[in-house]
Amino acid sequence: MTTIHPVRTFAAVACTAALVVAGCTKSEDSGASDTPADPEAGAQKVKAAGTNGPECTLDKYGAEKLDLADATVGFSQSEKEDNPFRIAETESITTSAEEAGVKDFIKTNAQTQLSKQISDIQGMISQGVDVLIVAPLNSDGLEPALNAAKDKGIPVLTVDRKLNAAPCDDYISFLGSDFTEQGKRAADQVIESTDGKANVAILLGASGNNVTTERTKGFVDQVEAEAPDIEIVAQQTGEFARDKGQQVTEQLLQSNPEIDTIYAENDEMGLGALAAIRAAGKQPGEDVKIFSVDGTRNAVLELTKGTYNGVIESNPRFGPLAFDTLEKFYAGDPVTDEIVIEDREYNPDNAEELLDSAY
Ligand code: GZL
Repeated sequence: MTTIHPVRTFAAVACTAALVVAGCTKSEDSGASDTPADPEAGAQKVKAAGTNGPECTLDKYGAEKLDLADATVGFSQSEKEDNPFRIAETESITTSAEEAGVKDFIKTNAQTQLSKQISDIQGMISQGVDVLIVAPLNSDGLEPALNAAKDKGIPVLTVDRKLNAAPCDDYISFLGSDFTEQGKRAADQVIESTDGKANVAILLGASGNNVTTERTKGFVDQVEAEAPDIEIVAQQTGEFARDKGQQVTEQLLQSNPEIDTIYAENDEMGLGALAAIRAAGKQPGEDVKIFSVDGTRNAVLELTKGTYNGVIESNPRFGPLAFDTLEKFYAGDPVTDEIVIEDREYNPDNAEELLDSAY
């Protein structure tokens, strides 16, 4: 558990090769670009149709008014920060907490373990947080933590993955992407790049969360609807991890030599698949094409080299939107129970130009 007593001069520093600043760590992969990311280039935008639905207010939720300047805010991160998505997400929330001028900010990381996320949240509650921002690991299982927060009258704002829980009761609102649309858009990239003829292996994300189920459904439904000559020959989980993605791809390429396309449900698995394709003596991006979701700099860089074929963004920079939503909520204004963000799309033609918006 990390407690940061904000110092006014704290500022997010874009990651560069020379600088590894606490909370801003250059991605592990040696391939990451050394040019600093432009944080503004990657800012999140709310979808025009993304804020409809039932509204939640302070009164309806049963919470007390609060000035964030007097608040201790807690952030519960779900997965290990060896994935640039997680690094960027935590950095965004941390930077926005500082910019919001909160009294105290506490952040925890559950290391991809549900039991630890429960104890992390319970620990922050006992430390006296006034409000919690939670990136749930799974759609179910957080009830002990959510109930502990509710018992203490501590509102919870969820970002990233959606809980099977009651909006404006168990949590204020869900901020996140449209994962079904991401899967559909990845399918469209595959269809266009292969002229609608391919043998696809899907590297599934971890089980138990809506991101995996929706990125799979979006992709499979679009392929079935639009591309009768695309065969999905295998679906296996790579747990959203690079090493597992590589291991599973190695096995699949041996058992299904006809595979010529990989759809990885996140970039880390896609980059693992790239290593496996090379190890099999095949040319990534040509003999076997690779498409994935996230928009990390490492994957977009491979796109610029022709060793990758498409990336759909899943923007993790929830900080500004999360604190804007909390400001509105505590001012007594209504917030909708779901706030969906827009995501970019990277392809061989725009990767160089859009690299700055990758993370
Ligand atoms: C999406 C997030 C996913 C990322 C993966 O909001 O939950 O989890 O796409 C991460 O990189 O593992």
